[in-house]
Amino acid sequence: MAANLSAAGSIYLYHPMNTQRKALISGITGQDGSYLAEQLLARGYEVHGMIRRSSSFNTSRIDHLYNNPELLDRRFFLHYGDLTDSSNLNRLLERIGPDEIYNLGAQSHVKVSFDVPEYTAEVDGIGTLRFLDAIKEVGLKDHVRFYQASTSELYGKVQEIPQTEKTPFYPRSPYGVAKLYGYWIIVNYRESYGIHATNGILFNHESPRRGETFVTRKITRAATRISRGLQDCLLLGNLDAKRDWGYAPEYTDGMWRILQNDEPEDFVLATNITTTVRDFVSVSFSHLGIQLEFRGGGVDEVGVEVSTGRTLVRVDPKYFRPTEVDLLVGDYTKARERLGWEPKTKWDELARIMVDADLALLGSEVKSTNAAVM
Ligand code: NAP
Ligand code: F7E
Repeated sequence: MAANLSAAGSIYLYHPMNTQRKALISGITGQDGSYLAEQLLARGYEVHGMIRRSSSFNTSRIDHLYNNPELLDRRFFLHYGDLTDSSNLNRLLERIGPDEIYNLGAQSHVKVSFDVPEYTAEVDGIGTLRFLDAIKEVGLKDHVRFYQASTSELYGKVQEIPQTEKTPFYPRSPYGVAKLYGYWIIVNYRESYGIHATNGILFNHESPRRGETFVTRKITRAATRISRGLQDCLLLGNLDAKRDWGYAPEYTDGMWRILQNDEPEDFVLATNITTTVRDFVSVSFSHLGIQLEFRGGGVDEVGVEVSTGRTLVRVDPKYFRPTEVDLLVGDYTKARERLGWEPKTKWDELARIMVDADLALLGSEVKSTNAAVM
């Protein structure tokens, strides 16, 4: 293996005597990347993360690892990189010689993908191909295991309820279509070149580290701010959308289990429970002692505080998507039977965990609207 690697002089050079497993994570600064990095470090891995150059700080979710002198540049390494840059991917693979690659990097916001469709395809679709080709190029194809962050958005306009590994895909956004390319290029490189490459088809998973423009975090953040008088109202789009929401750290554990399976196969990770955005709103406010009643319908629907008559939730059509995914609910039977993976946290407990975390963050916040939140 070492003969295939040419990064002479690099401190990351792969050596056959080195038995510590090495993982490379793209998207390490994201929600999932940060949990996965912690879990792999706890399992004794040497962890390498790809980060993007940014004009503002983008490492808040991994600063606790970066600032740990026991880890930094000993078992935890960060490298500049980008999924749009093939030469960079080749170089990283040559230098690191990873045993496992987790491709979590993506333009991951579905609504934003309608505004930047070409970029989304470049990163989420062709970016996956670039990674797979780099594996071939540097001679790692018989050694490395590759995890692809596939998504329930592939099911889109669902053809079956619940959705399994065998349900046909019908994506409904440029994001979903880009990920469809990623899904199939994984299957193709697995079948063509024998690469241990797998798709985790993960349904929505959330946490206190969820980006603030995704609906669950937008809700828990607004509910806590409203409860403390820092915000007047929460503006949302489609309240009827139904999602299968699980707890992110349990899903990153599932990613690792998928790669430990000797046969490269694709797996659904989900909770098998589906809930409306409206119900997630109600439970989040209720945890703060605010009981809401929803009145009216369509764009005129409002969420009213029962005890005061105040309108705390409104619909704003600017959050609607050109095409919507109405209902997702996943069947994780294969993951349970083959990987021993099961979700533990139900969506209402997840909402309470997120509300409690957002309450704890409130100290330094000042009053504002949520106008810029997608
Ligand atoms: P996230 O919080 O949005 O994180 C995305 C990560 O990708 C960030 O680290 C981001 O870097 C990085 N990234 C963006 N563009 C990149 C590029 N051009 N090159 C390299 N890295 C880039 O997403 P997440 O929720 O953790 O999701 C992780 C992965 O799972 C994504 O691929 C997502 O599409 C997929 N997924 C997520 C869910 C879910 O419910 N969370 C479900 C199914 C699949 P910056 O920090 O610099 O922006
Ligand atoms: O929307 C509705 C919205 O943006 C969920 C990504 O991680 O999971 C995520 O994609 C639902 C949609 O997540 C607002 O229309 C209503 O029906 O939180 P979201 P998503 O689109 O499901 C999948 C599995 C991924 O792979 C993606 O990477 O909520 N909704 N009102 C709203 N959504 C947002 N963002 N903002 C609203 O105001």
